[in-house]
Amino acid sequence: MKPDARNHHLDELNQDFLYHLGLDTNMDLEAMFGDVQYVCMGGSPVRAENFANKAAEFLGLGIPEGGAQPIGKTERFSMFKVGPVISVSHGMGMPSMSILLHELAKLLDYAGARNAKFIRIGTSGGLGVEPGTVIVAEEGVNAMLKSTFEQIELGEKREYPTTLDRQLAQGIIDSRGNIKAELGKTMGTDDFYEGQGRLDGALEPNYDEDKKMAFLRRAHEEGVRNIEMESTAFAAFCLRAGIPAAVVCTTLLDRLKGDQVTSTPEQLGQFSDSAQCLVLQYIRKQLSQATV
Ligand code: R2B
Ligand code: URA
Repeated sequence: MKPDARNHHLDELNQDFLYHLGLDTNMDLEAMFGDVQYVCMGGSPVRAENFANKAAEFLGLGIPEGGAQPIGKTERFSMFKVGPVISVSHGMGMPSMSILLHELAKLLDYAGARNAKFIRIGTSGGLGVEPGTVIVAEEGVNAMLKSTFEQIELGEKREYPTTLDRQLAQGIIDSRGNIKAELGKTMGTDDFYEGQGRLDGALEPNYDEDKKMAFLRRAHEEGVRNIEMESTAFAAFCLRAGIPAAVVCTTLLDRLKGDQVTSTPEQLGQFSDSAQCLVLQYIRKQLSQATV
């Protein structure tokens, strides 16, 4: 986090309880987290654990006996650390992820790990791309296709830009090897069903197939290649904090062809593996360049 983004009110606290992580500033956070360079996050706790074990193997750190173990409490988020990499789950949607981002950014600031990059590795619905393609976001756009994240603070609406780090995105794309990956805009919504224009939610929608397709085609024409539920809040937070950030999401289906996720568990596993491997290939390259 850049120093001028840091909340000066924190200086008034004797002790800061990072309540949802189950950590606080009376712990030796510097010893625990001072060497962190990459924070990788995704929705699911299972994927966070898998990624931690995969990172340990991929980066030659050796898998700890019994696999990576969570740090802090696991009621809300599951956080693992292997070498310089944190792997943590953020739940579904922007409110859940936003809580994690505040506590993680404070944690790393207290630990003195002030140059860490944040990478969201997630799932999404593709737009005009073959399922399994990984989209590395150029920027986040909201459900109105605007490059902003809107937050209500004390009864007032505020808009924050959702620009992402282009150099980091390009670096990740350049590490793709034979993984199918491309750059594109990522649309972040507040719902999986009507918020993403699906016609398979529980309630009778206020739109029909033609209206849905017209919107999805317009989004595609404007450069959107995938739709998920966190990118705009993630991009806006990291930009305000001065944290280099990337959103790397696999696509589970092509929304120009349908709404239902019909892939088998094996296919879904492969899809999410691709996004994780792409990020690990990038991190491995960066760490090896740093040690030359
Ligand atoms: C992608 O997948 C989840 C919904 O299925 C949500 O967290 C997202 O962004
Ligand atoms: N996650 C989403 O948010 N949307 C999809 O279509 C698939 C995964």
